[in-house]
Amino acid sequence: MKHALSLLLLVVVAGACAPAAPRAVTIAIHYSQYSTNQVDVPAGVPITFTIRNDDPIDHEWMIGDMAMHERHRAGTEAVHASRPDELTIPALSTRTTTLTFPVAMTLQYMCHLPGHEAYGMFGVLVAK
Ligand SMILES: [Cu+2]
Repeated sequence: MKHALSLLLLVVVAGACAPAAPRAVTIAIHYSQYSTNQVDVPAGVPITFTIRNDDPIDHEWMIGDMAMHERHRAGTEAVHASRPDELTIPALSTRTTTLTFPVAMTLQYMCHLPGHEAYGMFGVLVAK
């Protein structure tokens, strides 16, 4: 009996030390709305985001702090294709990106195409 308990503890410890598999978060976009406006994720592990655009127009999923969003509100870049935290999702397509939030933080995600944020393409990500 004592031996079985030791074995059980060993398994639990081994599980805690295993490399974290990426967690998966899917956000759909339809009628210029994100399917969720709040996402909670654990800090310190890679999170794979799948952003699926069900609309016949392009959208963005840009995540960062409000200072970053302020720059984009004033910015003139038409397309974001190359950064893991700035996605353009063409009409009727899906993009994925993997991000790790090293510490607890709260960030915002939004679409900066004209009028879209005001229409409601805005959400909050909480890593903790
Ligand atoms: Cu949009």
